[in-house]
Amino acid sequence: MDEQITVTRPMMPSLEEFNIYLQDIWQRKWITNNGYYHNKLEEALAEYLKVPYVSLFTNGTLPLITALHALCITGEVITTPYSFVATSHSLWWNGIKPVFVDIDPMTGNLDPEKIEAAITSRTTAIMPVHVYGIPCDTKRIQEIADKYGLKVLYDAAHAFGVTVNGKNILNEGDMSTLSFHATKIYNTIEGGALIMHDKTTKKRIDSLKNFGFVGETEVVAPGINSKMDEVRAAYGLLNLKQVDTAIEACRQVVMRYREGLRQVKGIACFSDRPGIRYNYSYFPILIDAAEYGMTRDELYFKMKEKNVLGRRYFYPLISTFSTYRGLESANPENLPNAHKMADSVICLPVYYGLGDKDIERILDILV
Ligand code: T4K
Repeated sequence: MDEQITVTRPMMPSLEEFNIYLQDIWQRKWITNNGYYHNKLEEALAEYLKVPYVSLFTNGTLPLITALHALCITGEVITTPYSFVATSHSLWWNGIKPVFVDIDPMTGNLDPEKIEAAITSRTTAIMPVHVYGIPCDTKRIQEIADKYGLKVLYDAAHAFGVTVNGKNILNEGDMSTLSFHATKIYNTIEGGALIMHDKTTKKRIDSLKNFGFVGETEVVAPGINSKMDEVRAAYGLLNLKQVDTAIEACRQVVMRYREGLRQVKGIACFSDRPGIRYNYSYFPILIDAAEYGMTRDELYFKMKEKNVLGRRYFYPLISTFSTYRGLESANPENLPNAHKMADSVICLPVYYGLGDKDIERILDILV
């Protein structure tokens, strides 16, 4: 049996360099709660991402939960069913009702033209996802939000380093969140961040991720504990040095896939739009069973038999899970594009270090 190829593999810093940081942390004995490496990483990320303020978190789910709370979002929120389940779960944890709106089949993202019809007197926000790091139509979404006085919180878990006409998309909306999970293009093992535009919000978020403390004795809100520790922050600082190399490596993998699949009937890929810098951390392909001669699931299991573990991100749709399927907006008739994509997608392996031979092996299964 050939060696297993997984959908992704984490980029890790050199153990030698990491050891030097670890020795320093051991000496400092300050291992969490706004430590030296935590603060250094917040600054380094703000500079790298060209965003005003970054607040680090322990994962990519808690910044969603915290941002919804900080933005005083209540009632109903318009969101996409085509995402990882953490997107809707963050609403559930705040007692907010998700209202699912269908996606644009060209991008996989919330279709702005379908948002207005879903707005009610209880709607307070829109929560889109830049799925696979493909930018949402942020301009149109903001126009709708402004017209109805809604907040916009972007789940940008997949969109590390993505820019549109030179501007980082994390600058859009009221806030954006990132995930630094091991499976992401930039990882801190587990980790995440909230991106905000002003200092007052940054202070508020920093307090909320530390139980609501301001100073030693005052608690101003029912905060949570979601502080990134020093070990992961140090690991993150080292990984930041190589993230551009990783993005370029993934870009090359994606280019080889696109070239190899160009002539294959029944397999469609997303293409790059001008002016956008992608991070190429996912490579979803869409299978048209009639044309390809095999269903998505048949292909998925054929790959698995050959020890190539693609993933069906994002199948099943969030709206089909038991927590959400009873909602009116979860009716499949409301979400035809999302269902079609969820039923036809496979994400092929993409990571820094995926070799040419691996890519050939994967293409041989597909073509
Ligand atoms: N919003 C969106 C849009 C998201 O996609 C996510 C997370 C979030 C919010 C929440 O962010 P976090 O709270 O997770 O930071 C993974 C990740 O756990 C999850 O972070 C991610 N999205 C989601 C799309 O995928 P799984 O269950 O598919 O991962 P798993 O463990 O099966 O790993 C996939 C493959 O990666 C493995 O087959 C091998 C490789 N791998 C994985 C790990 C964990 C490694 O090589 N090493 C590792 O340490 O969920």
